[in-house]
Amino acid sequence: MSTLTTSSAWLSLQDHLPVMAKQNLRELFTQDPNRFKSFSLKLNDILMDYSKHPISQSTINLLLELARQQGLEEKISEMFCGGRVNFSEDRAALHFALRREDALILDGVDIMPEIHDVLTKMERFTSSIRNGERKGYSGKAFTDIVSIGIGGSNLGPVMVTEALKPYSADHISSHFISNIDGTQLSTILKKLNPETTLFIIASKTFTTQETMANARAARKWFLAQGGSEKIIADHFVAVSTNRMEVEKFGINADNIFKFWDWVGGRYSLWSAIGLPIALSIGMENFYLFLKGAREMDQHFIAAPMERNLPVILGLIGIWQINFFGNKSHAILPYDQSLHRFPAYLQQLEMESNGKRIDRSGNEVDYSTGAIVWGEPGTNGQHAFYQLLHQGTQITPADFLAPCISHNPVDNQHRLLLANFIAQTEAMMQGKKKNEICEEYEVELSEESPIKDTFKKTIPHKVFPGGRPTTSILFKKLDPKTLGSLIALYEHKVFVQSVIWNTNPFDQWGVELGKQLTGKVLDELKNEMQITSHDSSTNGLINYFKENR
Ligand code: G6Q
Repeated sequence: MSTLTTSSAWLSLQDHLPVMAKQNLRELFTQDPNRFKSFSLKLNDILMDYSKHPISQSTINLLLELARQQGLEEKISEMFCGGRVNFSEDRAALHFALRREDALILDGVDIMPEIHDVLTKMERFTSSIRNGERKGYSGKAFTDIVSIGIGGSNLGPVMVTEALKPYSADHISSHFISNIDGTQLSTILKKLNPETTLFIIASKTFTTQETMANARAARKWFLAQGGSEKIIADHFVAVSTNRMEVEKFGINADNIFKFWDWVGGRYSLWSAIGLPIALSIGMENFYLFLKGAREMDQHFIAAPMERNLPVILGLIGIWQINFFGNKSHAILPYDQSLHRFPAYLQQLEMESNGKRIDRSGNEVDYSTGAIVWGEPGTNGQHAFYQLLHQGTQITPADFLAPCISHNPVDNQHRLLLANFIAQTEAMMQGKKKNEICEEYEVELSEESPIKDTFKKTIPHKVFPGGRPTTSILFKKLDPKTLGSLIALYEHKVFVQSVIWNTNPFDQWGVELGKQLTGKVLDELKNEMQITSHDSSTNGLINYFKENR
């Protein structure tokens, strides 16, 4: 048994579980008219309502006790002071420094001037592209930015560029290529004019197989369309920590935007990895985006734990995953601009907290990260909400929506929010048999010709209710608010990792597949029958070879 699951705070929560498990969420609201007030928090324009979870004040107190026992406050300070919190790679995790203003000393050196230098370089570059001062080889202004990168070097920039479309420049289009499948690259490039296309190769390591293959293919396309090696310098820029590899690729030193080892891929959108975002929304908006995140950092550091949004969001997740055993978590943004937000959070949460070894190197005996997935509302309502309402497993969900739309078509935003609110209410309240009978009094009356058939449908019409949701409402999806929301989830992930005693900043789990790909790739180069693997793997390789 681990120290966590035998600890007094954990055991107290376990004792408390049956008390809450038998409580009906609907009744908790009836008993306490102030429940919303007691279990909701605000930071600036962001409201977080977690009252629709099976919690009481005792639950929160016990969860806070668990956080204290696991040293959460000390761990937060350690991270913000530059401690080596990425312990399996013996590194600090300083993504917050990318949006910080005051000095931060790492190994005796203030790292902030370097960060601000890169921001200044981004600012100059961004404005020269956006105002047309910097031109392509034929003297025309750039109209299209193609960013090539994958994972952490792609998901954040895509998500934010999409989310902040209302702030984007009309004369510049953003495109993203991540997949090794040539379909994405071909589809995008065939629409573009090389004279007005700028490529950003975004890769921390500059060795990632997919990114390098796509970058080489883009360079080949550029040269085949009339570009020359000499003018690659005008059309290709790189964001990387690996200057040597970038220069080998043929990118000019002036066109390299650096970042640092202490930023993990999935935490890197605040660095020059965010260059596509800055090119789309302009540097002023990018600074507001950083400001929003900074405000969440300051709140995370300073607010008391019981009023601290990331702390509470993280602890509610712990309650659901470890005590109620709910291991799937839905992210449901009621804002079409946030359509890539679930995918972004999927990486942030699953790569960070998909761990099974604790800081002492022992295998854990409790669940860690949930499976995170989702789609924007209202689309999901017509697809998978059936399972959320009436399925056998309970999936806690985060609902997110702005109060003001950037695209207020007739009364559609009101309609959207009515759906958001109604869904969370329906999940909590459910619908009982007697309520159905009352609603369908006529159909069920003695005189009704359909009475018997109707009766049979009643069990199918019952909604059990008690399905937990967190609602996050904010005023408007602007750069600052989006910055705060992303930082909220970054810190939520950190809170949970502290409870679980795991490292949220490494990702060793992606290595084995990469290694085996190299071996399989060699075997795919000829037509020989393969027998060196298990029968399934051999069978798949040989089938592919026979049919390619
Ligand atoms: C993120 C991961 C991973 C990484 C990609 C791309 O935290 O480390 O998603 O971002 O594998 O890596 P490069 O930026 O090095 O190409």
